[in-house]
Amino acid sequence: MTDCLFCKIVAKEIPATIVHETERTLAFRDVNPQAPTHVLVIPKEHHENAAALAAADDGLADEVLRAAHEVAVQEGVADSGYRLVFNTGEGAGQTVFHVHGHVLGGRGLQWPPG
Ligand code: D5M
Repeated sequence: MTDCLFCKIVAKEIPATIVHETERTLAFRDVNPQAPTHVLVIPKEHHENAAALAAADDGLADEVLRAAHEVAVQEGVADSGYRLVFNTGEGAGQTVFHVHGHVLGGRGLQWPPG
């Protein structure tokens, strides 16, 4: 999609600090980190949100989940615990409409989230 910020990161038209990459996924540091580890994991293919990604039903959602866990291991937060968040829809705080999982860790995380 031409006017999508994260598609532009995939295309390397916009810089990002990439920490993990597979053939179909990309992970990069969030520009506005909310925890010591705050990485966004996306499919390279454009899907608007988690529901659209799940509906694609071609194994890509599994690959995004696997990549998120690999990021957590790589960042050293897998054992202490991390949060994987997919804000889905404006009402939930989604601001970029290319599905992304937030991998958050490295500090205590409150529940319920705000
Ligand atoms: O999360 C969207 C997230 O995307 C938010 O935490 C900021 C982050 N963001 C926005 N622009 C960039 C760039 N250019 N690089 C890295 N991270 C970025 P949401 O769940 O949609 O609110």
